[in-house]
Amino acid sequence: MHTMMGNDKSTMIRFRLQFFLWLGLLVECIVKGTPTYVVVEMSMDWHDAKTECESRSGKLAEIHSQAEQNEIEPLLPSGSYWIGVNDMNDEDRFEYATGGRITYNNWDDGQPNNFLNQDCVVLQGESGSWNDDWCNVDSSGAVCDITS
Ligand SMILES: [Ca+2]
Ligand SMILES: [Ca+2]
Repeated sequence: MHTMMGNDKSTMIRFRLQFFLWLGLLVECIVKGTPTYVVVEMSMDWHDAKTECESRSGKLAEIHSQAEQNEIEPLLPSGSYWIGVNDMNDEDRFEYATGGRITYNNWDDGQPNNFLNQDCVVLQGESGSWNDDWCNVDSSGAVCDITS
């Protein structure tokens, strides 16, 4: 009797898991093609953040316009979140991680200040404003763009 109940229970759980898997696939199909930003709350430096987004078949978010900035801001918890912008190659020439000079910015007052050589950009959760920070220091997480 106990065994039977156990089996029923695990069948039910398997069924539910399958259901959510299919639901996930369905949602993925529907949102395909539209920008999909995901905030990953995980303490990591810029390089790990880049790897994390890539492991989700995406990339660090590269903000090109006020519209994209507006889309991300409401998703941000408090803290600092890496985006795909840096001036590693050429000081004070900020570029997207996948190439090209930035076409938009939302720098906080007094930023970027390159304080003790800051080269990677975070979005600040409270305001959505940008700040350059040290690439090898852990932030609160990252904003990934997993647009297919
Ligand atoms: Ca810099
Ligand atoms: Ca700074």
